[in-house]
Amino acid sequence: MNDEMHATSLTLAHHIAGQDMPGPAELEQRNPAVPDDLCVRLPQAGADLVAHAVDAARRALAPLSLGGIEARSDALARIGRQIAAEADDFALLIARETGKTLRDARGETIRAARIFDFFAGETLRNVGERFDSTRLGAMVEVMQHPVGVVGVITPWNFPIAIPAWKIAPALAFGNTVVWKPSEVSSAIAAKLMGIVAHSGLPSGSVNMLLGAGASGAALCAHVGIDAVSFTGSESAGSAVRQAVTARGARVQLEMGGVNGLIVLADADLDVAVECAANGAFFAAGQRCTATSRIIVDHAIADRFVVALAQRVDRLAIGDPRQAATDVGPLASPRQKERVSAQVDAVRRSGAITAFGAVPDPQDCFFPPTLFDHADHAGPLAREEIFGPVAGVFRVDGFDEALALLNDSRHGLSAGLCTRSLRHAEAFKHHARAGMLMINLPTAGVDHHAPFGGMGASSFGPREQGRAARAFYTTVRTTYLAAG
Ligand code: UN1
Repeated sequence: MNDEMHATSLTLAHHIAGQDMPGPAELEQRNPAVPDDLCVRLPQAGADLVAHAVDAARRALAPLSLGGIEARSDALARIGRQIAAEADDFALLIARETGKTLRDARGETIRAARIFDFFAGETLRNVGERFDSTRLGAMVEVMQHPVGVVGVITPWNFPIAIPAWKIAPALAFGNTVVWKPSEVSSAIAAKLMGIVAHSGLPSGSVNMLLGAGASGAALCAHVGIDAVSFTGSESAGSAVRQAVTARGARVQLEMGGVNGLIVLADADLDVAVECAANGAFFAAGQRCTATSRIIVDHAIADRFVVALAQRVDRLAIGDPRQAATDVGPLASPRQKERVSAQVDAVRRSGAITAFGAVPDPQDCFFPPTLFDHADHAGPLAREEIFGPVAGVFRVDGFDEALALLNDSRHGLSAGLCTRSLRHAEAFKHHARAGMLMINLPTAGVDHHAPFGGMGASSFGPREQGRAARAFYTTVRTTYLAAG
C-alpha cells in the first residue's frame, strides 16, 4: 500500500451538478484489516441535498437526450476504458476500504469496466417497432423511452461492479441518476464518480450523495425520483420497496439468499469441493450469491466434508492487500458483530461444527466455519449470514435434495454438482431460483447475462445484460393516422 494513503485520510464530498459539495464529516470508514488505518471521513446527505441532487438530475435529462446516442455511447466507453486503466488503484482502494482481496477486487474492477463497455453498445441498440394498426390507414409505433430520474442505492460488497450495473444501463437508455453508495465504500464511490464526471456527459447526469441509511431513505421518499434500483439487505430492501411503491414509482430490488448447492453421489468430488469452497468461503462469504446450504448425498457426505476441510485449510487468510491472500476480513466491525451473533445462534441450536475456530473479538476476521449434519428447520437454513459460514445438510438422492433446496423463502442462486444429464435437466426445470449453476459455484456471474432471483431475494425486472432495458425504459405506443 501507498504510505501516503495510509498517513492521510481525507473527507469526501457529495457530487451534484458537476460540483463537489462538501459537508461536515459525520461518518468514517476504517480499513477492516488494520483498524488504525482511517480510510475516509464522509458527510451525510439530508433531505435538502437530496432535493438539490434530484433537481440537477432532472435538469440534465434534456441535455443528455439532445446530446444523442453516439455521444452517450462514447462517454460510457470512455468510462469503461478509464476504469480499466486505473484497475490497480481501484483494487488497492477496494482492498483497503472493504477488505476484499486484491485478486477479487481487481477482477471486480475489470467486470465494472466491461459493463460500461457492454452498455456503450446497448446505447446504440435502443430499437422500437412499427406495424400496421388493425384500423385501416393507421400505424402503430412502439418506442422505449427513459423512465426519468433514477435513484441508485448500492452496497459495499461489490463497490464498483454493482454501481456499474445500475448506472451504466440507466445512462445508456437516457435516464439521469442520483446515486447513494454504501457509507462503507464511499472512497471507491468517489473515485468512480470522478471518472464519470470527466466522461463528457452533461453535468448532473450522475449525482452522488454520501451517507448511511437515512440518506437512502430521503432519496426513496423524494417525489422527483421516478424509479429506484436497490441492492442490499432484505430489511433495507423492504423499506425501499414500501417507500417507493407508496408513491407509485418504479422499484427494483436485489437482496439476499440462503443459497443451496446440491452435491449428488455421482458428482466429480474435486469439482464439488471447489464449488463449495468458492461459493461458501471466497469473498469471506459476503456475496448475496454465496452458498450457505450444501445439500449432500449421504453416499459421499463423509468424503466430501473431509475433502472440503482440507481445501479450506489451504486458504490463506490475512491482509487482503497481500497478493497471496485468499480470504480477507469482514467489511466492518458491525458485520463482524452480526455474523458472530448469528453463528452463536446456530451453535446454540445444536449444530455440529465440522471446522471453524473461535473468532478473535478484537478484529474483523471471521474464520471459515462449516456445520455438519445441519438441521433444515434450524437458523442456518433460514437466515442469510453474509459471512464465511455454511452447513452440510445430508440427504438421500436427488428428489430429497431438490425438495430441501426449494424449501426456502429465498431463491437467488442454486447449484448442482452431478454428472447426470437427467438430474441437470430436472434441476433446470424445478429448482426455484433465478440463477442456476451446474458444476459451478453459486456465486460469480458474467457481466453480459441477466441477474436476479425469485421469492424474497428479488423484486422487479432482472438486472444486467439485455434484460436491463426493461427496468430503465418505459414503453410508449403511438397510433398514427393521416390527418
Ligand atoms: C456475483 O456473485 O458475482 O450483492 C455477483 C451481491 C450480488 C452480486 C453477486 N448482487 O452479492
